[in-house]
Amino acid sequence: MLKALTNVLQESPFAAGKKSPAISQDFPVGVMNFNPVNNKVKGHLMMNAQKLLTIYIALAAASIASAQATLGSYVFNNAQFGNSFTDTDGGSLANGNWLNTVDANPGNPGMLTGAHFNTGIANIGLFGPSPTYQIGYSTAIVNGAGADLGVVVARFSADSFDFSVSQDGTNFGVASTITASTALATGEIRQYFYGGNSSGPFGANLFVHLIDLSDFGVASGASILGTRVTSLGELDLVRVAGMNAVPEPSSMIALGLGAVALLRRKATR
Ligand SMILES: [Ca+2]
Ligand SMILES: [Ca+2]
Repeated sequence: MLKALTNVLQESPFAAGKKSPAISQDFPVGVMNFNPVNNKVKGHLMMNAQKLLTIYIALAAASIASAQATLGSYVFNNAQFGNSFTDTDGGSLANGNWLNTVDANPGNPGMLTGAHFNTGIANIGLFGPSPTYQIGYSTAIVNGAGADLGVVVARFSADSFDFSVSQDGTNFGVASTITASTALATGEIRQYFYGGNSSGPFGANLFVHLIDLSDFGVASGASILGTRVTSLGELDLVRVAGMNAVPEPSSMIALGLGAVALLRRKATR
């Protein structure tokens, strides 16, 4: 894409260091409108404008795609996958039970953050006192219409978990139990290596629990900066990520279309 853009810019009469043909020796002022070569310049201008617009729209579409991660039909906002996590056991369970699509401990915060579903922690409530996992978000998750975030779990087992949220990132509301029956199949499978077992990788179906912040005492339009998950069983936690829509750069595309219309009018006048 960058190469294509560079090529167009180099071809463009507006490219830096390139003298515009309109004021070069080939086109004396005053006969431009009737100069057949001038029409070639117009055509050149239009071609480049259209090329630029095509690239512009492709870049805009790519920027939306790169700002979202999908899991089956579920769409997550890449900016809302969390930036930090703390666990109440200081990482002792996580460091022995990490999940990763490559055979390496993803570490903290990589186990539960990052805009993908390739890492996680298995059996978060199985061994000893159940740790609580707290995830912090630099980009607040807003309570909009319907579901606002998803808790993604890998189904080696089916367990409920307790979930709570924080609007200031420090103080958490009352936890609610999310039952295993609310897990929705995403249709996606990942092959995870597991820190607790040297064999593998193991195929796991991924499920998502959709969370509406209205169910956790968050007003419509208000937002959260933290989430907490704890489980008494064998829950395999992959992500707790926001699903706020990524704004479409439609105004930017409109601007680009306007510029091309202007060029077209100038070129055909
Ligand atoms: Ca909501
Ligand atoms: Ca499990």
